[in-house]
Amino acid sequence: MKFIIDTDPGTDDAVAILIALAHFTDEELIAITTVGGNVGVDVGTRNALRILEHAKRNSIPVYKGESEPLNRDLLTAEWVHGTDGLNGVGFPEPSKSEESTGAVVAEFNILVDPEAAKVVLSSGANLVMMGLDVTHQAISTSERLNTIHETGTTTGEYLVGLMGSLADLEIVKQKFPDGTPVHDAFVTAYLVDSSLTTGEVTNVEVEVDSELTLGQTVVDINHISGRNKNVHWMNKVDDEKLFNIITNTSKLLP
Ligand SMILES: [Ca+2]
Repeated sequence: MKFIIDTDPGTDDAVAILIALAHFTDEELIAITTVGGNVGVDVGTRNALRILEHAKRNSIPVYKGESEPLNRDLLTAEWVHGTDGLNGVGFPEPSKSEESTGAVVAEFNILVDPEAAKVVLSSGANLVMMGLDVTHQAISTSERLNTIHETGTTTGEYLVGLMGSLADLEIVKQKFPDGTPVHDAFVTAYLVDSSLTTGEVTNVEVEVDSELTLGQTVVDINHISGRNKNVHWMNKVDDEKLFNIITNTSKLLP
């Protein structure tokens, strides 16, 4: 398998990239492309380079993508990820820069750029979607963070820092008193073990016109729309499996 990670790092993105670096070679993970999202694209691109530097994998090229959505203003989330995008977790300075050519195609977070999401949903590509209804089922409890910490690696420290900093946010604590979901980690963990999540193939569309429900994805869970089944929509996760993969990531990297 060869793949590219398109990302806006981002704390949960950092967990996702580390999982990929631990489990796949440079021949498999052939590039990282970035996009504005959690933070601006310049900060996010630098973070991708910092993560590669830590893993001693800066042979993997990073291509900087779009700084703005297709036809809206960028919404970022520094209040979640910190102004550095990694909540102060101490990844090293990069010794390498991004490639001189940019990334062309990128999928923004759906609310930030619903038009781009619509292009992806109607592309005819094989799509697997893991929305919040599945990512909210796997929580970084303190017991799980301790297990990761006990691996004793710097990567383990970073993983605990990335997930712990999210769990400490007041808004997260109110909704998830036991820890935080780790949304983006699902994607690369699924590449490691596709039995991680289960779901069904159905139609998914995104709202691009309504002010009230802009960016809302509409999943045809009853299969009554008659529309094209364009997405493998995941709705269940084996949460122990996810955290085992994250713990192994810590063991496999410096
Ligand atoms: Ca992301």
